[in-house]
Amino acid sequence: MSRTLSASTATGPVRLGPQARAALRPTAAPTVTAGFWTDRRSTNAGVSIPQGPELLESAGNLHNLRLVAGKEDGAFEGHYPFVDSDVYKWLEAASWQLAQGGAGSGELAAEVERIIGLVADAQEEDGYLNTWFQAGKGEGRYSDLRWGHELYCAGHLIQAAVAHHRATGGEQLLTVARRFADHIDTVFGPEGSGRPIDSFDAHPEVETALVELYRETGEQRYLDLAGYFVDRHGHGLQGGEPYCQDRVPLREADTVEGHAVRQLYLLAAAADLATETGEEALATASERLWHAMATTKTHLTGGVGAHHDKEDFGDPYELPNERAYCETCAAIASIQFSWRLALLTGRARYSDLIERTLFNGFLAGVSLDGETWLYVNPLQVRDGYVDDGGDQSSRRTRWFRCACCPPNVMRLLASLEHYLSSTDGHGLQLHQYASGRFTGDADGASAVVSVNTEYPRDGLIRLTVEESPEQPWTLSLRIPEWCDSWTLRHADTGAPVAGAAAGEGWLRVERTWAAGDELVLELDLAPRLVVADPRVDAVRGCAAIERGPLVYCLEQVDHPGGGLDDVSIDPAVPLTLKDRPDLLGGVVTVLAGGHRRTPAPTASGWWPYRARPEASATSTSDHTSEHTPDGGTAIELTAIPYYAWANRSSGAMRVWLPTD
Ligand code: FUB
Ligand code: ZN
Repeated sequence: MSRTLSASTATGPVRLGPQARAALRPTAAPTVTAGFWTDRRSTNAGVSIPQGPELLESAGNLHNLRLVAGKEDGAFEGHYPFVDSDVYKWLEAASWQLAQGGAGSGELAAEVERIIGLVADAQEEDGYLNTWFQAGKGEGRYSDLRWGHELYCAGHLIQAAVAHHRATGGEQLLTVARRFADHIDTVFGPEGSGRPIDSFDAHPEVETALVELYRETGEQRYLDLAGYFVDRHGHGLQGGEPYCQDRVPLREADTVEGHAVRQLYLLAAAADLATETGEEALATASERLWHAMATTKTHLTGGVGAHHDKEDFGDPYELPNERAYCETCAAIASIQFSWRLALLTGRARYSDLIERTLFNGFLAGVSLDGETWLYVNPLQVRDGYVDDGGDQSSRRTRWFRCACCPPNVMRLLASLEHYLSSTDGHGLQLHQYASGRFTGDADGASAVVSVNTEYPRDGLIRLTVEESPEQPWTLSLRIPEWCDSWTLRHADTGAPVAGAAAGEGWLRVERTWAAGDELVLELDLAPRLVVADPRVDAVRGCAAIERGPLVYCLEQVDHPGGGLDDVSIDPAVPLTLKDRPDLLGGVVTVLAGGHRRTPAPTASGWWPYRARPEASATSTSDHTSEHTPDGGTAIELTAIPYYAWANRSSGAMRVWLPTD
């Protein structure tokens, strides 16, 4: 049930305002100290983020800022009107990183200050800031709200400024962002308001950012402006196009549609607004649309956006493999939307999807060394794949012409601890399992729990109460949707914890805790085969391997002697595990039985289609032949976690495997 919680002071992307009606709120100062995510975050902090300024320099983003500030000559560089957003996303990532402190933060802080200076210098007197239009590209300010991305860029600027302010207390970027927000507030507004433009940016982003600016500053105007923009979608102001999130008003929509990132940033804002205003209709619509997405338009990896064309969601159950788009930014947007719904409703399912997306569709977007990226995240790369070298290639790239994804990954990894825990005012909820220290609010006192775990390498999660008030409070542990078997025991005696109540994805233990209490949650990580709803035609007759939250895939390099197009899996052969500390930064591989099929001959020998053999079969023996493997060689399949693919030689990859 929603209720008013005291305003949060979390140093993360989402804080709740004083009037927010939410089941949960982010915890203050969670930390992640060791384990899986620490390794990935160290690479983000030590490699990816430090490379940002150099990459932004060579791509021309920083030049553009100097150009419009009159500090450098030349022409605008870059292909898109939203190149400024790459700078802002990097600033946001670097700010969250500064909040962690640690080695190198002095140099990083200096780089951040330098780049904030460039941004401030580029701003117009009236607060406007977009180097594309300032440099004379396009037809002028707000002339192209369908594609101009001015408010999209403003949104990323605002989010960076809020991050910088929360992380460092620094005011300079926040001042720049507020000046731009104030300018926007004078230009956009409902008919009759006296403001010249009654419309919205067809790429949402400013909406959720404005809600956060309201939360940071307490200025009601920003919340109202966010609400205005959300409400103007769906009335034909942008041609009624799904691409522009304009076909139908959000409150009336029954599925997610159009450009996936645009849709999900808009929905993140809707969930934010529902949280701040308490509006039931918006909350209901947000949950309804999330449900439509999760049940019919989400790949096994948590990736969304089936179409390369228009980066679009596609139809229900239209979830292709080799042509899956699954933009890394869309995975991030899905996580952002889900987290806001998790806070609003307290339902575990939103964090289930966050977990799946984090470990798979999101994490595959960055290489293990933090240097190269995937923009699209297909579930299959075929034998003979030809790389066109473009942004939507299935090979990792150092940077993109449209570089939206890399700094988006950086900012999520740098703020990841924010998405792991929450408080409901009567304890602590652990949504994701990572080693660290998490603090809940127990009726005004601190309830602190440390977590030690190698998850998802193994399923043991050790929980130690570090601080506890004398009165009872509730520790809530999410039991993932994929987990059929788990135990919760006292660490010292091994006895099951009495009074643990499981339901709706949460395992809740309410009791009087004492510092030093230790529990062990064990999630069964036995590998499993999964199949899809039969309506997902692309994978009918196939199975995929999962272990815990990890989706697995085959890579060509582990299967010499042929490609992967002819490989199938034998579900009768039990899956086994092999720990490979030497491989891909240390992974547990899953071994399976399979076949490399010999393609069935066709009458002509050249045409790849033939009459379905059993169509003319009449005898029982003919019928059973349908179920026997179609020859070929028995082989052992080695599956690796999907997040680690494309880190060795190029070659085929597949998640879904035909069953014999
Ligand atoms: O339009 C800005 C960004 O570029 C979008 O969010 C991505 O999908 C890519 O199209
Ligand atoms: Zn992107």
